[in-house]
Amino acid sequence: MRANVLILNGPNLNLLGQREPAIYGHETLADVEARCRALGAELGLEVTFKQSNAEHLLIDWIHSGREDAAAIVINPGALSHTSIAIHDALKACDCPIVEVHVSNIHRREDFRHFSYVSLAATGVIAGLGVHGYLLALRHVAQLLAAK
Ligand code: CA2
Repeated sequence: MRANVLILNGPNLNLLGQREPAIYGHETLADVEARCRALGAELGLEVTFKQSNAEHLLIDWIHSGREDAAAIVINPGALSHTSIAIHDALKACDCPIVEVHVSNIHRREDFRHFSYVSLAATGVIAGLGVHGYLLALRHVAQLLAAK
């Protein structure tokens, strides 16, 4: 059975590619999903890709991931900077967790510099555009192959 990688996206990421291209680029979330699915197939991974604007849904998906995800890749959007609840849900997971940000949050407003999620993540990728999702997938594929 192929290992399942759960890729979660938080608030406003459904707007990717539709506004603020100077910060977030031109690719839509559907483009990102297609690229992740194609790479996942190449790497022998099953990809579950989800987005919600609702914090509680993200938390429920993280809880389900405890049962069936070999790794979690998460772009929590602005909830990175505010959500102790997402931090706590991730802390309850034993699998590798990669936090991805399309933009370089450290070059932006002060309120984006801190992420509760980073405290629970195995690693963080920021500022590499949507390519960050693909790098995260390659990283977890390597980790899982080494297990
Ligand atoms: O850089 C990232 O990936 C972020 O997680 C994106 C979040 C932002 O709040 C984080 O600080 C960094 C925003 C999600 C995308 O929001 C959009 C808003 C307007 C147009 C396009 C996207």
